[in-house]
Amino acid sequence: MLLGLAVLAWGAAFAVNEATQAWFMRDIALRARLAAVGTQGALAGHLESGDGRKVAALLEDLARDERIMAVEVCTPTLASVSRTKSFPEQFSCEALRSRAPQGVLPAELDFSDEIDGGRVHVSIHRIDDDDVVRGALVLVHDLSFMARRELAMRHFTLAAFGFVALLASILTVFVRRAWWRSWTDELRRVLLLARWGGGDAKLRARNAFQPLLADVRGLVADLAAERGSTVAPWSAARLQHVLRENLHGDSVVIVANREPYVHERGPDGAIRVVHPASGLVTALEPVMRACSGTWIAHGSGSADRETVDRHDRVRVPPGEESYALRRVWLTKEEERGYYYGFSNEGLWPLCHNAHTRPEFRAADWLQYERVNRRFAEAVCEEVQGPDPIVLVQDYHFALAPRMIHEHLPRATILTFWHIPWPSAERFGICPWEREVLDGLLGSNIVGFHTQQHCNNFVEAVDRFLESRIDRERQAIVQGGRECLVRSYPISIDWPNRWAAAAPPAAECRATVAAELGLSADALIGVGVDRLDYTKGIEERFLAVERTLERFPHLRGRFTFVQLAAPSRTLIETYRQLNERVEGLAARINGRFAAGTYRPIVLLRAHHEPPAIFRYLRAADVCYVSSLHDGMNLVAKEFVAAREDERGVLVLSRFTGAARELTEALVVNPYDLEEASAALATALAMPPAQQAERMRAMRRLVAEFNVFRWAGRMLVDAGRVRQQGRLSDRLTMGLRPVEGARS
Ligand code: ADQ
Repeated sequence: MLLGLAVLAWGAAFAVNEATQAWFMRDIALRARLAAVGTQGALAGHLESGDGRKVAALLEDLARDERIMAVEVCTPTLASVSRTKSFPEQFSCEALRSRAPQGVLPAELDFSDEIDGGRVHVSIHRIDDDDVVRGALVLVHDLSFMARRELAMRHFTLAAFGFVALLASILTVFVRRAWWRSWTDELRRVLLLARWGGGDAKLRARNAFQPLLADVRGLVADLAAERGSTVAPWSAARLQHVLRENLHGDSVVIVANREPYVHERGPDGAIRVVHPASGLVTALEPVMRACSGTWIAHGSGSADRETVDRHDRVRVPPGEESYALRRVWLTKEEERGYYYGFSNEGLWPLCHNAHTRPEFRAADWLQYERVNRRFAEAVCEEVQGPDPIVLVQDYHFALAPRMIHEHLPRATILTFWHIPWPSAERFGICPWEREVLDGLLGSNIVGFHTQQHCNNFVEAVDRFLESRIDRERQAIVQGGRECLVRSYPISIDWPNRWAAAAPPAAECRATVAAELGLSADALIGVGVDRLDYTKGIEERFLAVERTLERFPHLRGRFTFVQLAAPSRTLIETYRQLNERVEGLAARINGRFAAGTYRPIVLLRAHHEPPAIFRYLRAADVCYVSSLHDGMNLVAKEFVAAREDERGVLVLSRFTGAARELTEALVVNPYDLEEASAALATALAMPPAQQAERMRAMRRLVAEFNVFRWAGRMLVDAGRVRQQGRLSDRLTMGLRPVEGARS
């Protein structure tokens, strides 16, 4: 604006200057003519009479005018008759001869010129007397006043424009400030009413705020979509970028029961590092490598205490240290009540439709509460700053979000529930259903694998708690605080580091066949699970039995290898399962064994990831038969292991994975006819069809990998945090005192 005004000022000064100059020149010419006309008669008489003295006196009179600088009278032939003092020589009668064409004087002639003292106007007026030319009068007018006036005028114009510019700037700033102030005042008022107002006022405020919020959300979504369509596939590097952009590089704190690295002392006395058999660890470990920060977990290894520093921390992964593992120690009693009791005998069977009766005991609940509090305190010790990002993992910590929120009200808490969420009716079996729900609502975001689980959770809140449910935004509002409910299907890292390190398929097949004493043309089936009743291992073995019954040509050729990691062995149900699975394998083997051939090989042990990937890569078929599973990462690991695009996945439709891996042979694991037919189809599937299905699944897992899972959650967490900060800033200073709340 100022630049525009400056150009305008310069233009205006130029135009005014031109106009006044023309005006002054006209004025001077007029004055000269008047002076000449006024003296014409007298001069003509004096010239006729030849009275030089009178002519000189008349000229002196004329020169008394302050503008007239000099005067001269010439004869008709332009010889000087008389002139005033200091008449400029270059305008003398003789000098003007050149301006009279052929010596004939024009009636009137004028021009302007420069002399030493400045600019002058020269006018020549013929003196006539009854058609007789008596001579000429030369008037020299001083024009230096014009330059002075011109300068004054220019200064005035510039000053006037400067003043206007200043006024316009002040006015603009003032108007902008007033507008901004009225906008923020309105926003503050609406926010305050929306947060603390009562009844109608609150509703009106919310309604007033909605269009604005909708606009802002729309804009954010557009920008995100625009960015999403132009950026590279999800990877560790992109996740780091998201962290930098959305969370300004702040590190995250993860709370999980299971630790990613367990230090165990072996029988030889040496300490070794074990990767626990846990889907949660499989998914989160690569995320933590990318994000850095702190992972808080129960220190459960026999050598865990020996490997931490005095703050109970150890840097991991061993040899590639990039984040901190903070270990929390639990007493046997705490572990029994919180982990084995409430978590795994109560919530686990409650959330899985696997026909195991949930057991809820008051003593377990007390331990569960206590351990949740201890982890919440550990979070407070580990965080840096008042508004950290905390990722709470799984059903072991349903109460921790609320506890963390009480200590760190500005923390952004994102809770991910790794197992299914049951129907509201079923959830009501839990005697502490309200406390569990309320604890989770301490989070800013609660995440599940599928939309169905989200819906079930919202229904449970609707049924058991006083709250407002915003179904459009999928949010639960309680006491002025909002908790978003979102689905984030979990996955594995891609490119998968274990698949990358595994030997080629032929080599894997050869070593597995050698280890198990299988013939070169053996057909190999693989199952990889924790020994858990939800994984449907019994149904799997029964399906193998039914396959051998229905398709006799597979007897002696088809061997199913089950890698089963003992899990939760202190719980009676798991011990019984263990025995049942062993007994079942023995029975089926007894039925179909021939020579060295056994249809089922049960490897009941923990296996490190390289061994698991070797088996997955050696297999002709992988059967995931979960009776109910949040996601199931083994299915995705099988896909990652098959760079050779061979092998068929038979997948239970009760897994979250079945919603994504639609190219698998999806079965009902309870239906042994369907499952056995699928196994036989898989074993007979032509390589081209195997490759086609595997390629499609690999594309999907590559794109929807664990970095995308974490990235989407962290972007949402960043957005929530940003909104929180904005709202804090807007309501700062306007917060009513506690007692004044309605
Ligand atoms: P889990 O019930 O543990 O996970 P899953 O997703 O299948 O189930 O992951 C198991 C992990 O343990 C895999 O990485 C697998 O390789 C490993 N594993 C299995 N058997 C093993 C063995 N014998 N030895 C060593 N490791 C073994 C929970 C939910 C799932 C959800 C995940 C992630 O129950 O539904 O997919 O969390 O959210």
